[in-house]
Amino acid sequence: MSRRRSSQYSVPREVNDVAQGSGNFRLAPFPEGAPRRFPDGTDPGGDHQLAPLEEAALAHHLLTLQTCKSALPSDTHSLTRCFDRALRSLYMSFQPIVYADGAAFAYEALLRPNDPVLLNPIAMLEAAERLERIEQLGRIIRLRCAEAFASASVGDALLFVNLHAADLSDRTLMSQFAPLTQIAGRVVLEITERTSLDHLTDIRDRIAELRSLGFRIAIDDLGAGHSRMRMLTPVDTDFVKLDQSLVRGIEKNPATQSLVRSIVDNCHRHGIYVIGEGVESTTEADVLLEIGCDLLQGYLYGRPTPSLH
Ligand code: G
Ligand code: MN
Repeated sequence: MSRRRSSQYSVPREVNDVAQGSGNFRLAPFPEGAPRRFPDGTDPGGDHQLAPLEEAALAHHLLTLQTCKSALPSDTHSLTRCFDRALRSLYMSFQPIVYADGAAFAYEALLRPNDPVLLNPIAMLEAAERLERIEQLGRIIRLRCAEAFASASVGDALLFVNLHAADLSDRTLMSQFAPLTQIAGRVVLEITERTSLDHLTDIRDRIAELRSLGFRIAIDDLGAGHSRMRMLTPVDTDFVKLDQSLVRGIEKNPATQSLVRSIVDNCHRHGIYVIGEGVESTTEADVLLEIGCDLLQGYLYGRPTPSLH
């Protein structure tokens, strides 16, 4: 991976499948240390094992993804009680995003409810949406992230924080006094491609405001909805995260390889770093790196763990 600086890049206007970003990228150089290839099958070092409770919770999370909708209490009173309880017990897990050699470039903060009814992040977010309390949840998540990062010794590593579309309408996100804003220069805000941002007509202004506070931006889950691929990024973006569906078994799928290659080429032309998400095997990692993917994330390199290290 070559080290790229923002000033080298401007957005060619003729590219119409990448939205008309300003091209004013403000990527800091990556932390020192030339990336080395991740040695096949070897552990990149560090404690990447899950605590037993966390592992069980994650397995449960995956199992219940399909059914969580029907598992939520239907009456508002019960749902409110569950949500209040879940808010008090939720915690954040952190998963490394690594260079080709397995060294941590950043950590993604992942919401982990610890509640007998709201079992997984999807259920928690759905409850928050139904109760119109997404903003409250987002504020707690961002506070927890800021607290965890303040007490962690992670060197130059950055922190990736997921945003819900509704968070972009929350003025506290933009507040210069908000806890996360205090470390904005170390934070990348992830905006998912899964949900529509169409209703946010002033999203570019919001993003510009976040950038002016020092945050960097990532488009999450790119490729989750292929129909929207032509809008590769509707906002100024520093990172693009390939959806797991593009990564899973990529070595067996030439069509996905060429799609990912064109995404990577496009992103690199615009100074955008590409992160492969959900990497579980060394073969997936090898193909992604050969294609030019800059950074990797997935169980192969580390499961989410409650401690940030
Ligand atoms: O939408 P987003 O990309 O933020 O979601 C990340 C989710 O993917 C987390 O819940 C995390 O636990 C999960 N995840 C991370 N790495 C892997 C992986 O290698 N395989 C699978 N199946 N899931 C993963
Ligand atoms: Mn994410």
